Amino acid sequence: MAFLDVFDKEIRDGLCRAAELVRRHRRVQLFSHYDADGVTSMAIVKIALEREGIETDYVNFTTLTDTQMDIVRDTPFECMVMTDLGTSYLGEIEALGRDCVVLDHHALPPDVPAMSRTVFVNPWSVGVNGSEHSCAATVAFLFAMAMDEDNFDLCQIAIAGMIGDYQHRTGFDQYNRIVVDEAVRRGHILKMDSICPIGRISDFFRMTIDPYCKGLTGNLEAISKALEGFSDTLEYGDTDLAGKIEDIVVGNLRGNGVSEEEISKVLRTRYYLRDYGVDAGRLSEVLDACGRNGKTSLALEVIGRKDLSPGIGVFESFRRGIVEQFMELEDGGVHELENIQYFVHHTPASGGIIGTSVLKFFGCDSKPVAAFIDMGDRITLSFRSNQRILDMGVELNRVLTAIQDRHGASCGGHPKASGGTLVPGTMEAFIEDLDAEVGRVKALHRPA
Ligand SMILES: [Mn+2]
Repeated sequence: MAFLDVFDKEIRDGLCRAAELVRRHRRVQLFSHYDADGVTSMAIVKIALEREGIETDYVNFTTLTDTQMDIVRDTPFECMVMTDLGTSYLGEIEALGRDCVVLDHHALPPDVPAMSRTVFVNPWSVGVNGSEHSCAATVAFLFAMAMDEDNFDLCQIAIAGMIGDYQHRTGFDQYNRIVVDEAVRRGHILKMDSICPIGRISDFFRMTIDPYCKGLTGNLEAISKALEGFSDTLEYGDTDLAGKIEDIVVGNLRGNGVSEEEISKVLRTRYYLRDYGVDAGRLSEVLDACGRNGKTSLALEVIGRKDLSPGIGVFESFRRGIVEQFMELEDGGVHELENIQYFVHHTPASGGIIGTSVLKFFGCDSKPVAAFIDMGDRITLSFRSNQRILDMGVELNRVLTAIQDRHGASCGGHPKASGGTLVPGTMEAFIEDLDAEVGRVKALHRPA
């Protein structure tokens, strides 16, 4: 029985047509997203093609809009494979008149156009939830298997993509689970329950932001005190030491007032990659940092050499910047109002990440967190909440759009994660209004 046999027929057929299509070409252009899932899905396709002597070139985008489509249109290659992108541009891609393969997991448009030169493979089209149970790296891995069953070792790259898209959070299921279970069965991946990845324990505490251990993360003195008498290396299979580290983390989180529900989510299964000698979560973080910092070539070097060293510097400095901001917030940097909490930070693009962790790990999970950053000509805002706050009737995007006009702001997003841009000098009034509006919505929602 072939590995792909257990997958939906429509997906299998698509993958086989995709493999046939690319085999007609000597050179293939790759386009992908710039995060962990984008980089891993692209790397899997790249390796699978190169193993068959097909040359590739690649470009990574932060997003796919008309601007990036112009670049796609200008590529001289007759064949292209798009990973982690493309679902929203199928009509335009088909209109290029080239041989295209789109391997994606983003939500389908209301009408998927008829296509003759584009092969489109997306788990949503067979009812598999692409946000939770199959990321682009999963689809790319299945494509590699359609090319050649000997590509199974690439499952180790795929799992780094799944973790990068947080699809491990609720436990792997459906397509992801089929891939991971088989990878464990064949010995490519070793599973172990542990909060700390296999490797240096002090490295984990220096850099952990999920969970963020207030008073411990990044604090070298506190770390060496907490780890007194321990070996600094967690080996695969040492469940005794893993349990002791778990006790330290859980004790820290309870001491900081973190909810038991949140604590239960930080207890996790670790996946150790045999060929790489590292934890899949750490590989994912390193690739993500390289990709987001425009260093895809380093990410590909990490993957190709099966060694983190080329990318570890980028990851460490990126992460250190975030950890330093958290540490600043520990000393009274988070301001709590009646209905919201807020802080002002200074690294672009990190507000959402920090806001989410503040909500989980700083002891107050009942008030949404607003993160502001002063960019000079404008102020950007990331606004984050959780299910508990949503259950109080507070939808962040609606709250923001309700008050934006009064401040000349421009906001949007989703119920639990939204954001916007403010005019300089309006932050104080905006915060006051935001706090009042969240209070108003909560009062309306409360049963009389
Ligand atoms: Mn993705």
